[in-house]
Amino acid sequence: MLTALADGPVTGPVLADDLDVSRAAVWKHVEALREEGFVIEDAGEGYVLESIPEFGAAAVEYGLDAPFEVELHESIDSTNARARELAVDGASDVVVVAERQTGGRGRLEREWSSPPGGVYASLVLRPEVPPASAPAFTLAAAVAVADAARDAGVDAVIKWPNDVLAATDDGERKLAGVLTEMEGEADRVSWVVVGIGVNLDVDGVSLPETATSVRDLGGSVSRRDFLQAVLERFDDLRRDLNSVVPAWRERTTTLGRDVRVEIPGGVVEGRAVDVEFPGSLLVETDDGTVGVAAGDCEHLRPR
Ligand code: BT5
Repeated sequence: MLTALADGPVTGPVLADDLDVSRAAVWKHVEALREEGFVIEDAGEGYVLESIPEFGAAAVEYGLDAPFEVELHESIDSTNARARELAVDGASDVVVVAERQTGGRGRLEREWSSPPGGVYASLVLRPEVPPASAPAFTLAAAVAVADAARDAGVDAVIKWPNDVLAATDDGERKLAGVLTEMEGEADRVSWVVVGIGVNLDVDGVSLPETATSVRDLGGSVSRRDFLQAVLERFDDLRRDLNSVVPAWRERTTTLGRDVRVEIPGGVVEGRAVDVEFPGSLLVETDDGTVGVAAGDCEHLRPR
Protein backbone atom coordinates (compact mmCIF):
# COMPACT_ATOMS: atom_id res chain seq x y z
CA MET A 1 0.00 0.00 0.00
CA LEU A 2 2.73 2.44 1.00
CA THR A 3 4.83 1.54 -1.98
CA ALA A 4 1.88 2.16 -4.27
CA LEU A 5 1.14 5.47 -2.53
CA ALA A 6 4.75 6.61 -2.77
CA ASP A 7 4.32 6.87 -6.54
CA GLY A 8 1.07 8.85 -6.10
CA PRO A 9 -1.19 10.61 -6.59
CA VAL A 10 -3.17 7.44 -7.10
CA THR A 11 -6.92 7.03 -6.93
CA GLY A 12 -8.82 4.55 -4.76
CA PRO A 13 -10.08 2.48 -7.72
CA VAL A 14 -6.56 2.25 -9.21
CA LEU A 15 -5.13 1.18 -5.83
CA ALA A 16 -7.87 -1.41 -5.43
CA ASP A 17 -7.11 -2.74 -8.88
CA ASP A 18 -3.30 -2.76 -8.43
CA LEU A 19 -3.44 -4.44 -5.02
CA ASP A 20 -6.32 -6.72 -5.96
CA VAL A 21 -8.49 -5.71 -3.00
CA SER A 22 -11.87 -4.00 -2.67
CA ARG A 23 -12.24 -0.21 -2.58
CA ALA A 24 -13.52 -0.54 0.98
CA ALA A 25 -10.30 -2.35 1.93
CA VAL A 26 -8.24 0.45 0.36
CA TRP A 27 -10.13 3.01 2.42
CA LYS A 28 -9.64 0.95 5.60
CA HIS A 29 -5.90 0.67 4.99
CA VAL A 30 -5.59 4.40 4.32
CA GLU A 31 -7.39 5.09 7.61
CA ALA A 32 -5.15 2.62 9.49
CA LEU A 33 -2.02 4.28 8.09
CA ARG A 34 -3.36 7.71 9.04
CA GLU A 35 -3.87 6.44 12.57
CA GLU A 36 -0.22 5.37 12.61
CA GLY A 37 0.77 8.95 11.75
CA PHE A 38 1.15 8.81 7.97
CA VAL A 39 -0.19 11.97 6.39
CA ILE A 40 -2.15 10.91 3.32
CA GLU A 41 -3.92 13.70 1.48
CA ASP A 42 -6.84 13.05 -0.77
CA ALA A 43 -6.59 15.70 -3.43
CA GLY A 44 -8.96 15.49 -6.37
CA GLU A 45 -6.54 13.39 -8.47
CA GLY A 46 -6.10 10.72 -5.77
CA TYR A 47 -4.22 9.88 -2.60
CA VAL A 48 -0.83 11.47 -1.96
CA LEU A 49 1.62 10.38 0.73
CA GLU A 50 2.71 13.70 2.26
CA SER A 51 4.81 12.52 5.20
CA ILE A 52 5.67 9.51 7.29
CA PRO A 53 5.66 9.35 11.10
CA GLU A 54 8.86 9.71 13.09
CA PHE A 55 8.63 6.13 14.39
CA GLY A 56 6.31 3.13 14.26
CA ALA A 57 6.10 -0.37 12.82
CA ALA A 58 4.99 0.71 9.33
CA ALA A 59 7.40 3.66 9.38
CA VAL A 60 10.36 1.34 10.02
CA GLU A 61 9.20 -1.16 7.39
CA TYR A 62 8.65 1.61 4.83
CA GLY A 63 11.78 2.01 2.73
CA LEU A 64 13.60 -0.74 4.66
CA ASP A 65 16.00 -2.64 2.44
CA ALA A 66 15.88 -5.87 4.49
CA PRO A 67 13.13 -8.48 4.77
CA PHE A 68 12.09 -7.88 8.39
CA GLU A 69 8.54 -7.50 9.64
CA VAL A 70 8.28 -5.10 12.59
CA GLU A 71 6.16 -5.56 15.72
CA LEU A 72 6.15 -2.39 17.82
CA HIS A 73 5.21 -2.06 21.50
CA GLU A 74 4.90 1.22 23.35
CA SER A 75 6.04 -0.50 26.52
CA ILE A 76 7.00 -4.13 27.17
CA ASP A 77 8.94 -6.04 29.82
CA SER A 78 11.63 -7.24 27.41
CA THR A 79 11.68 -7.39 23.61
CA ASN A 80 13.86 -10.52 23.91
CA ALA A 81 11.18 -12.26 25.98
CA ARG A 82 8.52 -11.41 23.37
CA ALA A 83 10.84 -12.43 20.52
CA ARG A 84 11.43 -15.80 22.18
CA GLU A 85 7.67 -16.38 22.31
CA LEU A 86 7.41 -15.61 18.61
CA ALA A 87 10.41 -17.82 17.87
CA VAL A 88 8.88 -20.76 19.70
CA ASP A 89 5.71 -20.24 17.63
CA GLY A 90 7.74 -20.51 14.44
CA ALA A 91 8.26 -16.84 13.48
CA SER A 92 11.19 -15.83 11.28
CA ASP A 93 12.65 -12.46 10.26
CA VAL A 94 10.47 -10.56 12.70
CA VAL A 95 11.82 -7.64 14.74
CA VAL A 96 10.19 -6.86 18.07
CA VAL A 97 10.70 -3.18 18.89
CA ALA A 98 9.71 -1.25 22.01
CA GLU A 99 9.64 2.45 22.86
CA ARG A 100 10.75 1.48 26.36
CA GLN A 101 11.21 -1.68 28.42
CA THR A 102 10.20 -2.28 32.02
CA GLY A 103 12.34 -5.42 32.45
CA GLY A 104 15.13 -5.07 29.89
CA ARG A 105 17.85 -7.67 30.42
CA GLY A 106 21.56 -7.96 29.84
CA ARG A 107 23.58 -11.15 30.04
CA LEU A 108 23.45 -13.25 33.22
CA GLU A 109 20.09 -11.68 34.16
CA ARG A 110 21.65 -8.23 34.58
CA GLU A 111 19.41 -5.22 34.13
CA TRP A 112 19.31 -3.13 30.96
CA SER A 113 18.10 0.45 31.54
CA SER A 114 15.56 1.17 28.85
CA PRO A 115 14.16 4.71 29.04
CA PRO A 116 12.13 6.24 26.16
CA GLY A 117 14.29 7.52 23.30
CA GLY A 118 16.49 4.44 23.14
CA VAL A 119 16.35 1.71 20.52
CA TYR A 120 15.27 -1.68 21.88
CA ALA A 121 14.95 -4.33 19.21
CA SER A 122 15.03 -8.13 19.13
CA LEU A 123 15.43 -10.00 15.85
CA VAL A 124 13.95 -13.46 15.42
CA LEU A 125 16.06 -15.49 13.00
CA ARG A 126 16.00 -19.09 11.77
CA PRO A 127 19.43 -19.47 10.18
CA GLU A 128 20.53 -22.75 8.67
CA VAL A 129 23.75 -23.01 10.65
CA PRO A 130 25.09 -25.26 13.42
CA PRO A 131 24.62 -23.97 16.99
CA ALA A 132 28.37 -23.38 17.27
CA SER A 133 28.08 -20.55 14.70
CA ALA A 134 25.52 -18.60 16.73
CA PRO A 135 28.03 -16.22 18.40
CA ALA A 136 28.73 -14.76 14.95
CA PHE A 137 25.27 -13.13 15.08
CA THR A 138 26.25 -11.27 18.25
CA LEU A 139 29.38 -9.97 16.56
CA ALA A 140 27.39 -9.04 13.45
CA ALA A 141 24.94 -7.02 15.54
CA ALA A 142 27.80 -5.18 17.26
CA VAL A 143 29.30 -4.30 13.85
CA ALA A 144 25.91 -3.12 12.56
CA VAL A 145 25.35 -0.89 15.60
CA ALA A 146 28.89 0.51 15.53
CA ASP A 147 28.48 1.43 11.84
CA ALA A 148 25.09 3.06 12.41
CA ALA A 149 26.52 5.02 15.36
CA ARG A 150 29.45 6.18 13.21
CA ASP A 151 27.01 7.33 10.55
CA ALA A 152 25.30 9.34 13.31
CA GLY A 153 28.58 11.08 14.08
CA VAL A 154 29.76 9.05 17.08
CA ASP A 155 33.22 7.53 17.37
CA ALA A 156 32.02 4.00 18.20
CA VAL A 157 34.20 0.95 18.82
CA ILE A 158 33.48 -2.63 19.88
CA LYS A 159 34.60 -4.31 23.07
CA TRP A 160 34.64 -8.09 22.96
CA PRO A 161 32.20 -9.66 22.66
CA ASN A 162 29.03 -7.58 22.68
CA ASP A 163 29.58 -3.99 23.82
CA VAL A 164 29.60 -0.93 21.63
CA LEU A 165 31.57 1.82 23.36
CA ALA A 166 32.23 5.45 22.57
CA ALA A 167 35.21 7.57 23.52
CA THR A 168 34.34 10.38 25.95
CA ASP A 169 36.45 12.87 27.90
CA ASP A 170 36.70 10.43 30.78
CA GLY A 171 37.32 7.20 28.94
CA GLU A 172 35.24 4.73 27.00
CA ARG A 173 31.59 4.44 27.93
CA LYS A 174 28.96 1.95 26.90
CA LEU A 175 26.61 3.02 24.14
CA ALA A 176 24.95 -0.28 23.27
CA GLY A 177 24.78 -3.96 24.15
CA VAL A 178 23.69 -7.16 22.43
CA LEU A 179 22.03 -10.16 24.06
CA THR A 180 21.79 -13.30 21.90
CA GLU A 181 19.69 -16.29 22.90
CA MET A 182 19.11 -19.45 20.92
CA GLU A 183 17.64 -22.89 20.82
CA GLY A 184 19.07 -25.67 18.75
CA GLU A 185 19.63 -29.33 18.20
CA ALA A 186 22.99 -31.03 17.93
CA ASP A 187 23.65 -30.02 14.34
CA ARG A 188 21.26 -27.18 13.66
CA VAL A 189 19.94 -24.00 15.19
CA SER A 190 16.12 -23.85 15.58
CA TRP A 191 16.03 -20.14 16.23
CA VAL A 192 18.23 -17.26 17.32
CA VAL A 193 17.03 -14.09 19.03
CA VAL A 194 19.43 -11.15 18.77
CA GLY A 195 18.49 -8.38 21.21
CA ILE A 196 19.97 -4.94 20.63
CA GLY A 197 19.78 -2.02 23.06
CA VAL A 198 21.16 1.38 22.02
CA ASN A 199 21.20 4.63 24.00
CA LEU A 200 20.12 6.93 21.21
CA ASP A 201 18.00 9.96 22.04
CA VAL A 202 18.44 9.45 25.79
CA ASP A 203 19.78 11.74 28.49
CA GLY A 204 22.81 10.17 30.19
CA VAL A 205 21.40 10.94 33.65
CA SER A 206 18.78 8.23 33.19
CA LEU A 207 21.52 5.67 32.44
CA PRO A 208 24.10 3.85 34.56
CA GLU A 209 27.29 5.74 35.46
CA THR A 210 29.34 3.79 32.90
CA ALA A 211 27.00 4.57 29.98
CA THR A 212 26.70 7.30 27.39
CA SER A 213 24.24 8.08 24.60
CA VAL A 214 24.31 9.28 21.01
CA ARG A 215 22.48 12.41 22.16
CA ASP A 216 25.03 13.14 24.92
CA LEU A 217 27.85 12.72 22.41
CA GLY A 218 26.30 15.29 20.10
CA GLY A 219 25.27 12.76 17.47
CA SER A 220 21.96 13.16 15.74
CA VAL A 221 19.74 10.64 13.99
CA SER A 222 16.11 9.55 14.26
CA ARG A 223 15.27 6.18 15.80
CA ARG A 224 13.73 5.15 12.48
CA ASP A 225 16.83 5.93 10.43
CA PHE A 226 19.09 4.36 13.03
CA LEU A 227 17.10 1.14 13.30
CA GLN A 228 16.80 0.84 9.53
CA ALA A 229 20.57 1.26 9.19
CA VAL A 230 21.20 -1.43 11.81
CA LEU A 231 18.75 -3.88 10.24
CA GLU A 232 20.13 -3.38 6.73
CA ARG A 233 23.76 -3.76 7.80
CA PHE A 234 22.94 -6.79 9.94
CA ASP A 235 21.06 -8.38 7.04
CA ASP A 236 24.13 -8.03 4.80
CA LEU A 237 26.42 -9.56 7.41
CA ARG A 238 24.20 -12.52 8.27
CA ARG A 239 24.03 -13.52 4.61
CA ASP A 240 27.81 -13.87 4.61
CA LEU A 241 28.85 -15.00 8.08
CA ASN A 242 32.49 -15.24 6.96
CA SER A 243 32.53 -11.47 6.53
CA VAL A 244 31.62 -10.88 10.18
CA VAL A 245 34.93 -11.49 11.97
CA PRO A 246 37.02 -9.35 9.56
CA ALA A 247 34.50 -6.48 9.90
CA TRP A 248 34.49 -6.90 13.69
CA ARG A 249 38.32 -6.84 13.85
CA GLU A 250 38.39 -3.48 12.04
CA ARG A 251 36.10 -1.89 14.61
CA THR A 252 37.29 -3.38 17.89
CA THR A 253 39.23 -1.72 20.65
CA THR A 254 39.96 -5.00 22.49
CA LEU A 255 42.70 -6.49 20.30
CA GLY A 256 46.21 -5.60 21.35
CA ARG A 257 45.15 -4.77 24.87
CA ASP A 258 45.72 -6.44 28.21
CA VAL A 259 42.45 -7.98 29.33
CA ARG A 260 40.95 -9.86 32.20
CA VAL A 261 38.13 -12.17 31.13
CA GLU A 262 35.83 -13.77 33.66
CA ILE A 263 34.64 -17.11 32.37
CA PRO A 264 32.41 -19.66 34.07
CA GLY A 265 34.64 -21.11 36.77
CA GLY A 266 37.71 -18.91 36.38
CA VAL A 267 39.60 -15.95 35.00
CA VAL A 268 41.85 -15.59 31.95
CA GLU A 269 44.34 -12.73 31.99
CA GLY A 270 46.74 -11.66 29.26
CA ARG A 271 47.05 -9.86 25.94
CA ALA A 272 44.07 -10.11 23.58
CA VAL A 273 45.63 -11.00 20.24
CA ASP A 274 42.83 -12.02 17.88
CA VAL A 275 39.25 -13.18 17.40
CA GLU A 276 38.46 -16.40 15.59
CA PHE A 277 35.18 -17.46 13.96
CA PRO A 278 32.54 -17.58 15.35
CA GLY A 279 33.74 -15.10 17.98
CA SER A 280 36.29 -16.66 20.35
CA LEU A 281 38.85 -14.30 21.84
CA LEU A 282 42.46 -15.49 21.75
CA VAL A 283 44.37 -14.38 24.84
CA GLU A 284 48.14 -14.73 25.18
CA THR A 285 48.73 -15.72 28.79
CA ASP A 286 51.83 -16.73 30.74
CA ASP A 287 50.82 -20.34 30.04
CA GLY A 288 50.32 -19.94 26.30
CA THR A 289 47.46 -18.82 24.07
CA VAL A 290 43.96 -19.54 25.34
CA GLY A 291 40.72 -19.35 23.31
CA VAL A 292 37.76 -17.90 25.22
CA ALA A 293 34.29 -18.55 23.79
CA ALA A 294 32.28 -16.34 26.15
CA GLY A 295 32.83 -14.23 29.23
CA ASP A 296 32.97 -10.75 30.72
CA CYS A 297 35.94 -8.83 29.45
CA GLU A 298 37.66 -5.97 31.23
CA HIS A 299 40.26 -3.81 29.49
CA LEU A 300 43.06 -3.47 32.03
CA ARG A 301 44.60 -0.24 30.80
CA PRO A 302 43.08 2.72 29.00
CA ARG A 303 44.13 2.90 25.38
C1 BT5 B 1 24.36 -6.39 27.47
O1 BT5 B 1 24.48 -7.12 28.62
O2 BT5 B 1 25.08 -5.48 27.14
C2 BT5 B 1 23.18 -6.79 26.59
C3 BT5 B 1 22.10 -5.74 26.60
C4 BT5 B 1 20.98 -6.11 25.65
C5 BT5 B 1 19.80 -5.21 25.79
C6 BT5 B 1 18.77 -5.46 24.74
S1 BT5 B 1 17.54 -4.23 24.69
C7 BT5 B 1 16.56 -5.15 23.63
C8 BT5 B 1 16.66 -6.59 24.11
N1 BT5 B 1 15.68 -6.87 25.13
C9 BT5 B 1 16.26 -7.15 26.33
O3 BT5 B 1 15.64 -7.41 27.39
N2 BT5 B 1 17.60 -7.09 26.18
C10 BT5 B 1 18.00 -6.78 24.84
P1 BT5 B 1 25.72 -7.08 29.58
O4 BT5 B 1 26.99 -7.19 28.81
O5 BT5 B 1 25.41 -8.09 30.61
O6 BT5 B 1 25.69 -5.63 30.22
C11 BT5 B 1 24.78 -5.28 31.24
C12 BT5 B 1 25.40 -4.18 32.08
O7 BT5 B 1 25.45 -2.96 31.31
C13 BT5 B 1 24.58 -3.82 33.31
O8 BT5 B 1 24.96 -4.61 34.40
C14 BT5 B 1 24.94 -2.35 33.53
O9 BT5 B 1 26.16 -2.23 34.21
C15 BT5 B 1 25.16 -1.83 32.14
N3 BT5 B 1 23.95 -1.19 31.59
C16 BT5 B 1 22.65 -1.37 31.91
N4 BT5 B 1 21.85 -0.61 31.15
C17 BT5 B 1 22.66 0.09 30.32
C18 BT5 B 1 22.44 1.03 29.29
N5 BT5 B 1 21.22 1.42 28.90
N6 BT5 B 1 23.53 1.54 28.66
C19 BT5 B 1 24.78 1.15 28.99
N7 BT5 B 1 25.05 0.26 29.95
C20 BT5 B 1 24.00 -0.28 30.60
